[in-house]
Amino acid sequence: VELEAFVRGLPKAELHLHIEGSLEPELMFALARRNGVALPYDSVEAVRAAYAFSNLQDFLDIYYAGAGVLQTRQDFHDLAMAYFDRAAADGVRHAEIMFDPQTHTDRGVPFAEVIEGLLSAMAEAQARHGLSSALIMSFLRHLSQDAAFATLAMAEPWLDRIAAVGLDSSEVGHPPSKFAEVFAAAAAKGLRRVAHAGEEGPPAYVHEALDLLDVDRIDHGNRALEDAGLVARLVEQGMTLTVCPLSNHKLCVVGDLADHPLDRMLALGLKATVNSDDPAYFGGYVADNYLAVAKARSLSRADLVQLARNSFAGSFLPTDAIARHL
Ligand code: ES4
Ligand code: ZN
Repeated sequence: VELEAFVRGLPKAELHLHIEGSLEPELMFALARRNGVALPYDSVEAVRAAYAFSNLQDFLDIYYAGAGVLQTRQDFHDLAMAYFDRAAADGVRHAEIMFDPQTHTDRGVPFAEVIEGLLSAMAEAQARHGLSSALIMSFLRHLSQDAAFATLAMAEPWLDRIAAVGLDSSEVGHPPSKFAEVFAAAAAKGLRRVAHAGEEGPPAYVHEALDLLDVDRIDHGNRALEDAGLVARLVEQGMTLTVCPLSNHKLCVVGDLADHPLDRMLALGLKATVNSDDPAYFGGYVADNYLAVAKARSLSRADLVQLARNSFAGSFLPTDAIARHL
């Protein structure tokens, strides 16, 4: 079997996907027209040309601006449905999708419009593709912990539909410790916890995510490799890392995909997974991520199977459902 067919045919879970980061330029233009929003670009090609980033903040500035076209529950439904259709074609059987409520509520879009649009697409993905999904509500770490508490309060009527809270946006200068109390409050409400850590931030931020946020997964975690004691701790705990190869390359977390540490992570015994992060901005969906890193690092079929198994094992599916996927 050709590598591409093998990768697409491999049943997998996607655990690190920002739904706002799946907004393709074509849909951005369609929604801008539908909502009467002006865009600072005059073509889809001009938008794509703007996607040359030298770090996380370069990307975030463009990503938050693009999200401005999302206004109604139909917009969020259409956004998520486009993602689920592409994910299903990539062999994704289960997706845990992050959304950033503050990016929308701070522009006056009601929380209900955001989440109801996502939930209706999730139901349609289950019906159309047999693709199960879960929601991760992420707090923007460049904003205050009080703002995160306000977001958690807004989510109260939907808490039974939200699997976990997450922590994303500008990492350096906004350590996990800033959000210790709101993560404890989320845990007390029965929510799981994930956090971006060690993408641009130091290994100390990964230690903090474990110690102070009691996370179930680390998003990225690349810089944990700089700290042998931390690696031992992550291996010992069986902690899942949601690694995003094309993202790492586009945001210059790794200089060249040929230097990506994914296979080193597996060799160390880390529970690494492969994910797309912001596929519309980073040049590919999850199968493209598997393929790119498989080619760049000469991964074996056994490595690819291990990565896919890690994705189900590290998911928030109930244990009986995980067992059915493994
Ligand atoms: C993100 Cl790649 C990445 N890192 C941190 N926050 C984010 N939000 C969306 N994509
Ligand atoms: Zn991310």
